[in-house]
Amino acid sequence: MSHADADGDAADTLFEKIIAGEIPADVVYQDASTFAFRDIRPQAKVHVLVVPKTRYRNVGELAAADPQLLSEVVATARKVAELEGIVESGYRVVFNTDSDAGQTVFHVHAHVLGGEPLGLFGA
Ligand code: DGP
Repeated sequence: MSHADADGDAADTLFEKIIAGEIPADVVYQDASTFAFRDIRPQAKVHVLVVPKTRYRNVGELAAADPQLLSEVVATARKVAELEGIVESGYRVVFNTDSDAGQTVFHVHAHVLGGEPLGLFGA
């Protein structure tokens, strides 16, 4: 099953296949517009990816096209932190954007990281 695709690109990414249930994933939460599942290569004790069900290439394109949906993605990141019990200890939300940041899947996704001290960027 193909999902809505805001950028007009017909080819599904890996994440549309995960949302559609065509590729198995450890689903943490979903609602009408967003979907959250555990990263297959965790970089912290808690490492969950949050995606909008509609595809945009990256966070900048999502922000420009549908700021309400971006807000829903961030709210789902917070919901995941609640479900994982890391609101009090703290967590990081990261949107890798294009090649220098190491983005490999071009369906915008927030990495929600926590469950242990994460260290400082650049340290
Ligand atoms: P990024 O590098 O920001 O584009 O992050 C893509 C993430 O997707 C990366 O941390 C690994 C994760 N990933 C890649 N393939 C799969 C998969 O098949 N299942 C799951 N759950 N995560 C995946």
